[in-house]
Amino acid sequence: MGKQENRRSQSAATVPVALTIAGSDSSAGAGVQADLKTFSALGVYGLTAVSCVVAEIPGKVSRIEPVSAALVREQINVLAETFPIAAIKTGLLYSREIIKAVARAIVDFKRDRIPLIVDPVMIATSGDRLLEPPAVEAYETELFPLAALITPNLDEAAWLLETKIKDRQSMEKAVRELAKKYRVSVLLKGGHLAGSAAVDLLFAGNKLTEFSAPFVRGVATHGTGCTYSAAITAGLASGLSLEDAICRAKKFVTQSIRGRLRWTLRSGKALDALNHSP
Ligand code: PXL
Repeated sequence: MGKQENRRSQSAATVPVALTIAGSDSSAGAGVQADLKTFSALGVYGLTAVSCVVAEIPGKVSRIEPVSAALVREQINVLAETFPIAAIKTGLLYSREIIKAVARAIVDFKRDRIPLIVDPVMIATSGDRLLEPPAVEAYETELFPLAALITPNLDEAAWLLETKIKDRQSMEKAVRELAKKYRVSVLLKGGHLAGSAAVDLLFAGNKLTEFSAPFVRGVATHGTGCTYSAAITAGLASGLSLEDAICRAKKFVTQSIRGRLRWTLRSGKALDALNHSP
């Protein structure tokens, strides 16, 4: 091997690899597209297993169709047999069948205890339902038990606990209840609560930790959840502790919102998107 080739293969070997199992967002602010851009920005090589294809623009889901469960599983299998995957995240998984196939595939190759981040995507920021209702139970029984961290937002947490979360106090109660109910570390994202700060609560190892950032107002937030969990996954793939990975990911999301991209359309309306290379 020549000197140059040798150097190249050495630097390639140091790039961590992460896998996202999620849906495709045609507008590229959320889903596997957001995950890949986030992985790249944080120095991680991203792999994808696509679960469904969503035809959408920010604020409007037009059509959504699943990939077959067998094809989702095969994407994971071929990648797991080949790449040194250091962390995995799941995003939108669409149906009970797909969640089960993903859980089985992960059980098959998690021999090395690769951390799994489960972002239980149920509803888009636009309010459109993205997950079939019977799939919630599959999350609870099949996927949460395999996770190192789950990252629900307030709506998802409220759905899982069949309760309402309307302030900081009920948020704290909810994060503890979720961790106890599913025996897993939980990052409850409070971004949707009105206030001057976007506060998230982590309950892990019987310890509560708060992550706070200034709330950026009047800005499209399509894809922030995907970006956040992808950034956490990138951190874990790079060897950061869970707390450090969350802390860095929170900063990354805030920067992506602050540095948002904007196009002025012919109608005069402005179209905003997250900036994944802030
Ligand atoms: O932001 C939630 C989300 C996740 N994944 C995909 C999506 C969306 C939102 O629309 O399309 C693929």
